[in-house]
Amino acid sequence: MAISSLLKGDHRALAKAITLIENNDPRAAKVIRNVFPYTGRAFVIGVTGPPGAGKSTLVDKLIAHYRHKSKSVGVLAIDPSSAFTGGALLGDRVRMQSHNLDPNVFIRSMASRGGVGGLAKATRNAIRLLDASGKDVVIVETVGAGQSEVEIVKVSDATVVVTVPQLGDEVQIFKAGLMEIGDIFVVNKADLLGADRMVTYLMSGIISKEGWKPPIVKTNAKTGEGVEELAMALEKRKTFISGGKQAEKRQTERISAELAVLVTERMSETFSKALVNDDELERIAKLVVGKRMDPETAAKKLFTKLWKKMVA
Ligand SMILES: Nc1nc2c(ncn2[C@@H]2O[C@H](COP(=O)(O)OP(=O)(O)OP(=O)(O)O)[C@@H](O)[C@H]2O)c(=O)[nH]1
Ligand SMILES: [Mg+2]
Repeated sequence: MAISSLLKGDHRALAKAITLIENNDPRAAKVIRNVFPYTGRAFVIGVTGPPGAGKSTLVDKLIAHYRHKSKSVGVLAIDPSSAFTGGALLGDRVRMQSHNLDPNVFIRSMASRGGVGGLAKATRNAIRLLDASGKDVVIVETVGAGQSEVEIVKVSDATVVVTVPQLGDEVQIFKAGLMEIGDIFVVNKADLLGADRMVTYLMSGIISKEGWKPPIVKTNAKTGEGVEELAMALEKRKTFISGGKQAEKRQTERISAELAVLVTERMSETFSKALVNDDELERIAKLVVGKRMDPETAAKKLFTKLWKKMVA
C-alpha cells in the first residue's frame, strides 16, 4: 500500500485504501496507523435526510461552492442497504458526475460487510483517509432510514438534515430522530408548495446544543438557490466548533466512544473464539437442557471461567 502516494492525495491510492477498509482487510489497520498522524485538518460535513430529499443534488452544489473557493473535496455516499447486498449506490455518482473529472474532488460510494456497526467504523476510517490525503472538506451522505443517520453525528463537525416541504414528512422527521441530530436544517425543494410551513414546523422543534442554535436554510438544490446561505451556515459552524476547550472536550468524548466500541468488539470476538473452542460449553449446555441449570446462571458460570482463563 503506497502510503506516501495517498498522503500526496493520489486518488488511486485513496480508492485502494478505502476498499481495504470496506472489506475489513487486515491490512487496513496498518494503513490507518500510518496516516493517523496526518488527520484532523478536514472539515467534516454529514448530510442526511429522507430518501429522495435531494441530498446528492445538494452535495453536488456544495462541491461546486468549495471548488470555487479552491478547496479540495472528498465525498462518501454511504449506502447502508448495500451493506447486505455488496452493491453500491450508482445514482449518487451520476448525480455528482459534474465533478468526476476534477482531480481535487474524490467521490466514493461505500458499503460495508458487517451491518451498521461495520459501516460506521468503515466510514470513520474512510474519512481519516480523505482527511490525511489533504481534502479540505469531507462530505458524508447517508440516507435517513435507520441507525446510519445517528452514526453520522459521531463523525461530523456539522450535521446537515435535509427535509422537503411535503405533507407527512413532518412526522417522518420526528420519528427518525432527525430533530435531535441536526446542526443545520435544510428545507430543500423550496420551489415546491409548503416550504415555509416546513420552516415553521422545524423552528418549533429546534434544539440548541452546547450553545449552538441550529439555523434553517431554504434551498433549491436543482438551481443552487440558497446554497450560498447553507455554505455560510456551515462556515459559522466551523468557526463555532474549532479551537478552545470545547473542541478538545468534544474530540475526547468522540475518541472515548470510539475506543469503547473497539474494545467491546475485541472482547466479544475474543470471547466468541474462546467459547467455540471450549468443551465446557457443551457440558453446561447439557445441564441447561436437563433443566439442572437455568441459562442465565449457566452463562455467568461460563463467563467467569473464560475470564479467569484469559487473565491467567
Ligand atoms: N423540484 C426540486 N427537485 C429537486 C430539488 N433537489 C433535488 N431534486 C430532485 O429530487 C430527486 C432526488 O434527488 P437526489 O439528489 O438524488 O436525492 P437524495 O436525497 O440524494 O436521494 P437518495 O440518495 O436516494 O436518498 C431528483 O430527481 C432531483 O432532481 C429541488 O430543490 N427541487
Ligand atoms: Mg443520494
